Amino acid sequence: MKIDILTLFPGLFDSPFSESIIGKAQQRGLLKVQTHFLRDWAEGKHKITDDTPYGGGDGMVMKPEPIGRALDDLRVSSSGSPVLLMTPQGKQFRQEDAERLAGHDGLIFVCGRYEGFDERVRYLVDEEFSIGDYVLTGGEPAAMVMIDAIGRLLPGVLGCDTSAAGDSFSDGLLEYPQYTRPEDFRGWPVPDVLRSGNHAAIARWRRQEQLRRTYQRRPELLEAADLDAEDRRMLEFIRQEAGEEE
Ligand code: JQB
Repeated sequence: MKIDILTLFPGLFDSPFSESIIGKAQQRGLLKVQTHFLRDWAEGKHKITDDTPYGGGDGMVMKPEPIGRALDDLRVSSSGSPVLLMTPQGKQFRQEDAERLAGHDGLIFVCGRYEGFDERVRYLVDEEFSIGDYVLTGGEPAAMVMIDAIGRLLPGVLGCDTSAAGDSFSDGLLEYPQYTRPEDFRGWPVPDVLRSGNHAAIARWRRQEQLRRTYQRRPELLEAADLDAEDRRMLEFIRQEAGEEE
């Protein structure tokens, strides 16, 4: 996959993408990330990319022309890649978006700064994404988050093919608790069942803990989760257990 990033701060991406698994994926040729300096498409001696808002108000807004010219060029050099705008007004980025976007040969990320974009920038892009309901100083950290989530889904990027399949959200539930050595850490033991060698009992316990955690922490996920009769029976038990404590 080829990823193009349009930004006023290309240097921000250097260390995240050289140190991480995404960096290794680049070395192995599975992924190519290329940053593009938006000021290269700005005009005049000062190469200005922002301006004051019509109608007044505080702060500055990204001008549309430099972004327009940059995307005219990038749509040629990376033809077929959808253009994604990072913005707090975008639709919330989810695992299902990561899975869908991982199927493209290329993606073009547009990162802004200041107080956002001239409204007409939206007419130039294919999709608008936000990573969550908080305000960042710019789109760069959001693009890094999306590229990390998408990159790890590309074939061969993770060590083992099955590691992405067992993730939180891959079946709509939170993950089960994990333990490693030591057997006792500060008086907190590893659950006996995990040391029993009984693989059927371990699988049952893990599923029950997945359901319990999701019920306790993210109950809204249970509505969309794909549950069989055994899951529903366990969930009924978990609900009763919780009800009896009140
Ligand atoms: C400028 C951004 C995010 C891009 C995502 C997320 O947009 C603004 N509006 C008001 C004040 C400040 C800004 C800053 N800003 C470009 C830009 C914020 C993305 C952003 C984002 N994706 N939070 N913030 N989840």
